[in-house]
Amino acid sequence: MTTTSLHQDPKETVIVIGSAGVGTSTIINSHVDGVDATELSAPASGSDRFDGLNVFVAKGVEYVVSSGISGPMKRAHAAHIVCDNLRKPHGAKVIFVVCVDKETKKLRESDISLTHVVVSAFQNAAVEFGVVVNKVPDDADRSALRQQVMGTIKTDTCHPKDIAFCPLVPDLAESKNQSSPTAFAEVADLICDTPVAQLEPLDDCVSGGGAANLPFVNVLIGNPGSGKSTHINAVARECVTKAGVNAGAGIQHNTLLRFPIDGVTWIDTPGLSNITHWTRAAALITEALQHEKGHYRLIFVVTTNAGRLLSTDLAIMTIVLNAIHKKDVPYGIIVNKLSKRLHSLILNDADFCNEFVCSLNSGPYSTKDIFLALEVDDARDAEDYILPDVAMKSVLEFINGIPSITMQPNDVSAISATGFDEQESRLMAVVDKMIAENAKEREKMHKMHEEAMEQQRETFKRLLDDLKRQRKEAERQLEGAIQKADERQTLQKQIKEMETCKPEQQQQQQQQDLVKILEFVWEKIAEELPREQKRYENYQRGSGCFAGSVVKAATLMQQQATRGGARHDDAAALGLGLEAGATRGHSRDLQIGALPVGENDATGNSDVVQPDHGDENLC
Ligand SMILES: Nc1nc2c(ncn2[C@@H]2O[C@H](COP(=O)(O)OP(=O)(O)OP(=O)(O)O)[C@@H](O)[C@H]2O)c(=O)[nH]1
Ligand SMILES: [Mg+2]
Repeated sequence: MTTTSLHQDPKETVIVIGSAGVGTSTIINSHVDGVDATELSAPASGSDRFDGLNVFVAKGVEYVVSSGISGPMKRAHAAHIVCDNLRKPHGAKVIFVVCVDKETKKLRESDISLTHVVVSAFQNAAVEFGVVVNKVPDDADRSALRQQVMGTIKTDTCHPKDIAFCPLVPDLAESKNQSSPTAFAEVADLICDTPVAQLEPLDDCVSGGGAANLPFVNVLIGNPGSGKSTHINAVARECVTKAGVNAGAGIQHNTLLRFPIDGVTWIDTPGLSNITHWTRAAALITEALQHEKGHYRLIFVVTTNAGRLLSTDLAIMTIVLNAIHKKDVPYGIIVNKLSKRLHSLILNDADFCNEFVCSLNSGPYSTKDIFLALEVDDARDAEDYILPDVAMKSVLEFINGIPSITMQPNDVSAISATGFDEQESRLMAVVDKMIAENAKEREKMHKMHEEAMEQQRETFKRLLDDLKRQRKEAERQLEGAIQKADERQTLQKQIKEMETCKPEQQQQQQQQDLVKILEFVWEKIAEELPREQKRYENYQRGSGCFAGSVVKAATLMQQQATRGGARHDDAAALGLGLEAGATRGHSRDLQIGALPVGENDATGNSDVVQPDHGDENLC
């Protein structure tokens, strides 16, 4: 199979877009099976070369392969290529090639960024596209990858129709023609199932073939010293055009400078404001816009003075846009060298921001593409200063996001320098009027706001009073509930006590205790009796203390009663009370009875309480 000429009318167009190293060319080479990689002139896999486009026709299908894309400029370029193809009469199928990061097993960030740039260039058009996920390792989670594709590569109106997974083939890089039909088997189905998408043609001059091959031209226009050259140098990452301070008409007032950077031509134009040179400057800007048919982006670089825009900046925009005979010419504005204070005021004060944006759009044209560039301290009054990467990147992203317009020389008439000052004063009058109207409007809004706030305050107060009332009532109810709960608890306690303490049981227990005590006492008396008998005999003989034994018995009984729970009056009930003993016997016998039970007497009897020496003496 061989490639066919581009001039044969293809049945359909398939546009394939992939970042550097993603494998775009390898996949397409395999897909068109038999067509040699060199014939296709597609760059080999892994190359970070971006040659623009590889266009060929195979089996009646036109393939537009844009591979090796890296960096913001190339992504924007790729987005233009896709849009141009979608504006063809028969539209095109869009296939993104992304690949899996070996480490994370997720899609590579650079691939996702490319799809975002391209998809957002479709703006509000509904486009369904196909996604080839290449280099999928065996152990990668395909459903997670599918989710990532479906969830990240989309806008409100554009989304993937389907996905083809291609496995990671380790030895593919070494193979001669880098084609592997088995590895890329799903690609054919994907291409087949992807619907043809179409965008509205921009205008007559770009419809039809060839728009994709037009050059991309970014033109920077602005007052002398606004920072045009500094921005071009930033994009080039080197000093390609002289930048610095100049007291006259500007550094570059006599020439038009073109710089091809990453496939895009950047044009540095001279400042328009200086009266001595504006005729020359106007002619040079006309020349820049009429130079060739291409995709143009117009970037106006303006500055501020104490927060106010310069009338000349506004006049330049109107004069240049007046010269282009096309509808809705897109353009962007870089507001350069903004102080931190002004920058934050615009971003944070809605009124100020509104007024600022309205002033920028006070002429007959307007744009939403406005970039607020913070003043870079080191760049102030510097010569050939290269802006830091971070500043350059954000500006570049902004410029890439400005829609381009396809123009040919006769779309632009000579920019007129005459009437510049009338234009300027007319615009300033418009701005002044607008500012005055804005102030009135603000006053009105302020009043309305105050009224609304007052109403809100009253409503809040009412609500607060209601809440306070409700809270008091709730507290009162809570207190009542707590009191009831306490009462209930006390009642429950009392019931429990009544339940556990039954008088009959208690009485029975006491009687049992009493019987035990009596048994014990009689036992003791029986033990004591022979001895007492002896004592009695002694007593009969003149010294004795029968009463002492009675007191002992009473004491023992009292001790037992204390142990067994019987009360003192139980002993009294027996007629053996201490008092009785004490009354009948001797007071000294009482003290003897208080000795602890278990102390051994001289005879070794541990249960018998023995009299002390006094008693011994007594007995
Ligand atoms: N502080 C600050 N200075 C800047 C910035 N951008 C540019 N400048 C300085 O402004 C001066 C003029 O910048 P240029 O880039 O030469 O301006 P120009 O628009 O090309 O001027 P002409 O060629 O004369 O029309 C230089 O000294 C720059 O260093 C910025 O963001 N911050
Ligand atoms: Mg310059």
